[in-house]
Amino acid sequence: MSAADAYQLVYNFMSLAIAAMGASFFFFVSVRGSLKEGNRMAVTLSAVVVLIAFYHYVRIFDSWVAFGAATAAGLPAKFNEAYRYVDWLLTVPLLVAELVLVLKLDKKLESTLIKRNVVYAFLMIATGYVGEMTNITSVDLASPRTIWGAISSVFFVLILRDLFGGIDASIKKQSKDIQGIFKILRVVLIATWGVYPIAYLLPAVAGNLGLTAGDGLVLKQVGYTIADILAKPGYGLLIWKIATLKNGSSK
Ligand code: RET
Repeated sequence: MSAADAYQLVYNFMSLAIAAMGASFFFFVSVRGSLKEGNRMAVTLSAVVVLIAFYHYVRIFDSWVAFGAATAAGLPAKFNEAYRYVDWLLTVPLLVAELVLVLKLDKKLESTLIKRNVVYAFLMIATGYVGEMTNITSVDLASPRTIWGAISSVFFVLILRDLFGGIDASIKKQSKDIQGIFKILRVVLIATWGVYPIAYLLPAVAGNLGLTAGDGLVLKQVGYTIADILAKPGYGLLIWKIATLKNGSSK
């Protein structure tokens, strides 16, 4: 892929993300009113998540445009990756809270799960950021980038363990419809959240895959962006579906 094509591919995905976040914000705000009060909070959080992401994608897009212009002019340029990490720092805890809230578990379990996973999410993103900021100079597995990525992955596994194992007993008490959609939600969660660590690794392993380092960076941006669209508006739609099912049942 030529550098110009690669640049435009990332540009187009970032632009799509702005549209997806903005449109889903209006959607979540407009549907939340038709839910019973006790089912609304999770959908409200979806709206908050996509609004935060809308703002960050506007900044991300700006940073990409500035990066492109500076590179074209031969000036030193750097895309600002911090917007993504600040966005995740705010949105991942909210996404975890949504999932727990929509289930309406018993209050004690709900509060333990939310508190513990907010801490895990914070540590996952913060340690990942340290790794992201180190230069990718080699594919050496013992590079600081890989080591920080591995530390971050430990917290990722702890979150997944809670969201899968920690609430299993409560899921079995839900209606069949809700159990079914919840299973889909978990697959979506694993499939989309799993893209982030893979995208993170791509620049470092590009060489081993027969790609250039530049291709690796482009794929990382595209990967993070697609994952964000699925993990925020996409996931929010499933949460809304669960909330509407709960609306019609007594549980
Ligand atoms: C990092 C660093 C490398 C190791 C791991 C990571 C995981 C990131 C995840 C991010 C999820 C973000 C979401 C955002 C949506 O709003 C930080 C890339 C495991 C799981 C869901």
